[in-house]
This record gives sequence, structure tokens and C-alpha cells, in this order.
Amino acid sequence: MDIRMLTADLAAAAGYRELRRSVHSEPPEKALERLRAMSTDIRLKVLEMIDRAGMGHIGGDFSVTDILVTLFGAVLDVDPEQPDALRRDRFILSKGHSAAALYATLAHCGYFPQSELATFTAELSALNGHPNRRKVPGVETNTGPLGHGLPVAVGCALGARLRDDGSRTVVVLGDGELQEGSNWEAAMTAGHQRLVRLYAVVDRNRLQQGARTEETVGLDPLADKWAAFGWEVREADGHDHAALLAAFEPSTTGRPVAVIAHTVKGKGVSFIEDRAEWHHKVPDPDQVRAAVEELTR
Ligand SMILES: Cc1ncc(C[n+]2csc(CCOP(=O)(O)OP(=O)(O)O)c2C)c(N)n1
Ligand SMILES: [Mg+2]
Repeated sequence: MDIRMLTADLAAAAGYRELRRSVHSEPPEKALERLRAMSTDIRLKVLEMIDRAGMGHIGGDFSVTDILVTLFGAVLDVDPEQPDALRRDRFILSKGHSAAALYATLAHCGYFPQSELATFTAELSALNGHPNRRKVPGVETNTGPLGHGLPVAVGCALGARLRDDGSRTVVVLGDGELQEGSNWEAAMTAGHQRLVRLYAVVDRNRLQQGARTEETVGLDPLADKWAAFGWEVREADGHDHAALLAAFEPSTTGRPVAVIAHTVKGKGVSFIEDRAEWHHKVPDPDQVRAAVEELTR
């Protein structure tokens, strides 16, 4: 099976503008169906990119896919044709190692041609292993060194407050990433400043590189930690688009919102799911075929 043909077909079936329109005009079930189709498309693209490049972080990519799809498919107020418009929601993928999932999502939405995805990590490609704001439209800040996305997002949210333009800032963090102390300094500032339009999403897959978070530096009770730093905390199934949509409703407490998205690292392919070694293992050709079969079943 040629997965390139397959992903192109799926992308055509769930075009970005159509998807965005449907969120507002179609019955919720129909819109959710489209988001689910977009998630399948993104996972197939990621698989294709990593297969071609021979490198990548498939576990974290599949973990965060449904979060990215919900955000870009239905939540963020952004215009791929004007990625630098002053009034726009800001999105930061702090766990920058999941760049392939971000690139596939941005391309799906029309930030750049889907054909570019084939260059992932190639020499001179804009699509490096970690996102670069100077090279990729839609990337707000460079990420990769973990622990920097939330501090930058707090700055974006303070800027939006000064502009008073109503825009939101959304940052996605890995759970292992939360072991970086810089996050808690930023969280404390956001809570103190009551940055009500700031959302921090934790991709809570309970795995980091090579091990479980709770066996490395434990994070639980994670909701209590965010609450203690002055955040409104919401918990959601990070693979349920409807639950994620609800989690991005405006704050009801005048506080920044922490969304703890309970996820499965490698979600969608059974032999990749919840296994530490699939943090950055690359599937062999038989595994690629098996993964495509499972994702399109
Ligand atoms: C400051 C820093 N230290 C170490 C790394 C290497 N590294 C890349 S991904 C990763 C694990 C991250 O785990 P988590 O945040 O839980 O991400 P996910 O499970 O979603 O892949 C590590 C240690 C890094 N990128 N930056
Ligand atoms: Mg993790």
C-alpha cells in the first residue's frame, strides 16, 4: 500500500477550511468525525515522515496528535495565510521533539505545502528535528531544549494583555518536561498575574525518555501542583476531541487554565503504545505496514 496516496486522499477529505467551517455550522458529531479523520491523517503523515527520514519521536508525536488537531482544527483563532497577523492566538509546542506532528498539522492547515513534509530533517530543509521560528510559518518560538515554552508563553500572554486584543496563548508541555524548574517559575508568574487567556496543556502520557515519569522524578499529585500555583485545572482524555474542546472553554475563575490531557504515548498503534523504547525508535518496513494497517482499519 502506498501511504503517500492514502494520506493525500484523507487530507482532501478533511480540508482545513471545510473543517473549520464545519465546527461552527455542522452538528457536533459531524465536526468530531472530521477531527478524528484529521487525526488519522496526521498520524499517517508522521509515520511517512519518520519512515523517510529514518529518525523522529513517534511516541510523543502520536501522544500529542489529538491535542494538536483539536487546537488547530477547532480552537485556535489563526489564519495560515497571515501567520504573522498581530491579532492572532499564539501556539507553542514546548515539547519540540514532537515537531513532526506539528509540521504535519501546520501543512494540513495550509501554512506551507504538504509536499514539504517529505523533506523532514533533510539537509537544508526548513523542517528540522525541532521547530525553528525563522524557518517554519506558524512556529512562534524555537523549542527543543525542554522547559522554555511556558516561560515564552507567559510573555506572549502578558503582551496580549497589554494589547488588550482578546487573543489567547496555548502551550503544550510534556509531562517529563515538567521536571524542568523553569516551568514552575513561569507557572508562579502566570498565576500571580492571573493570565486568564493562557492555557498550558500537559501531555500526560506518564513516560519520558527511556522511563516512566513517576519512577524518575514523580509529578503526582499534578493537578494539586498547578492549583497551588494559582491555575484553574481541568483534566481530560487527551485523545477525545470532544473532551478537549470542552477543556478549552474560557476560564471561569479568572485564572490561567492548566489542561492535564491524559494520553497514551504512541497512541493509535498497539505495538508502539505506552512503551518507553518508542520515544524515538524508528519502525522497520514491516512495522510501518502494520502501523498503516492499524491506523486505517
Ligand atoms: C533541557 C533538555 N533536556 C533533555 C532533553 C532530551 N529530551 C528530549 S525529549 C525528552 C523526554 C521528554 O519527555 P516528555 O516531556 O514526557 O515528552 P513525551 O513523553 O511527550 O515525548 C528528553 C529528556 C531536551 N530536549 N531538553
Ligand atoms: Mg511524557
